[in-house]
Amino acid sequence: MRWLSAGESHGPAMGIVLEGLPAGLPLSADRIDRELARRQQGHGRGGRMGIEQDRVEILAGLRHGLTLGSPLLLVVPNLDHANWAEAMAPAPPGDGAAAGAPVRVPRPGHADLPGALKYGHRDLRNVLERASARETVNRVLAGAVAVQLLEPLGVQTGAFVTALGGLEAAPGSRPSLETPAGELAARADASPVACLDPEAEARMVAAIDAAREAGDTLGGVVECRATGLPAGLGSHVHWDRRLDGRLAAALLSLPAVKGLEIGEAFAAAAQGGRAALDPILPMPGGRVGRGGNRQGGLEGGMTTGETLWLRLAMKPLSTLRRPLPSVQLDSLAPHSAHRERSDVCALPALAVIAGHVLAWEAARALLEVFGADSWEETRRRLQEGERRWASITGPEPA
Ligand code: EPS
Repeated sequence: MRWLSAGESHGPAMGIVLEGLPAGLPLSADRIDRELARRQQGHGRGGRMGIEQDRVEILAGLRHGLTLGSPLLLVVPNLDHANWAEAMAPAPPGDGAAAGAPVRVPRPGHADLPGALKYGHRDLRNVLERASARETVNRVLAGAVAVQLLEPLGVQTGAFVTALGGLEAAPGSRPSLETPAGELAARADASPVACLDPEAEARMVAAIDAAREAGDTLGGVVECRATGLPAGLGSHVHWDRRLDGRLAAALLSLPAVKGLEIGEAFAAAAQGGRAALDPILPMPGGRVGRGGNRQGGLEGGMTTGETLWLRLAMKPLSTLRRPLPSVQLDSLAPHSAHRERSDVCALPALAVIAGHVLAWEAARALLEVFGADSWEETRRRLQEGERRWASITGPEPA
């Protein structure tokens, strides 16, 4: 299963082609729209979210609510494009059309400068439009399809904010790893900063307001979880089949995400193995269980069957109302960096987006093990797979 995306932030639309789904999977456009709306929430967003009302147009691959097995074509129009119709027109500017002044002062932390050097763009807008975090609409499109595949199988994903601008949620507010991840996501949605600690939430909201006042931006940390995953997704046999590496690639490629920690990786780096690892224990029902989940539900690049959990570090956004020093590329004179309307903090949106990226990677890994051409056959294989414990536990068959 794979997808390719396209779309510039102020261009006509965002969209993906998604290929490899089984045929006969029920998909709902309303459900995709609900997920897109969740991504638009959160304290700290700029004026753009007042303009957009993201809604999917399903243009191929679905008939009467069921997948055909052919590629899905999903498109979300950019409503703000109406305000950029000339500056972002696909066609060459006609006589007298306003092509827009070129952006010539790169922002520290953004793709502006390396992107211009790489592609030879003199107008930095040719870089920043595609580097925009509006791209995460496409991640949610793919994730919202994956969610509809996972949910009937009892697999849920979700994420919540644990720290914002240096303010941390109280450790006691962290839900147990047994909490279904969808429940976490619903609780995070009820908070303006996707935080499950009401006391920290109030301080985080105030910090965003203060940063807005100061012309600054804020990042933070989100914890992402997937519950209900069977053991054995991903593989130890080759580096590019390891699910830890695949999740890292998918999640670290999100705009402004600079760090990822699986389970208690950084704490474990300072501990002995006896403290850091999760003992294996006999359980009733012919299975074995674990005395803890510090490894984040991943061992040897495979799911263990425990809750998969990891944390992401998001840097403060690079578009500052009080910009950092930069250079005007025409004159090479010192100049404060390019300013344009942007968000103060997009961490609550990251919680929603990361849950969708996790859903996509989980669904992809699941179909690699259990997938078939039809949804019916995929479900049958999954039920059979549940019997795998019996093949490795108990005495050797006579
Ligand atoms: C973004 C800048 C802002 C954000 C945008 C990401 O857009 P604009 O410049 O139009 O105000 O709102 O995020 C989205 C549009 C979105 O849908 O998440 C940036 O520079 O990355």
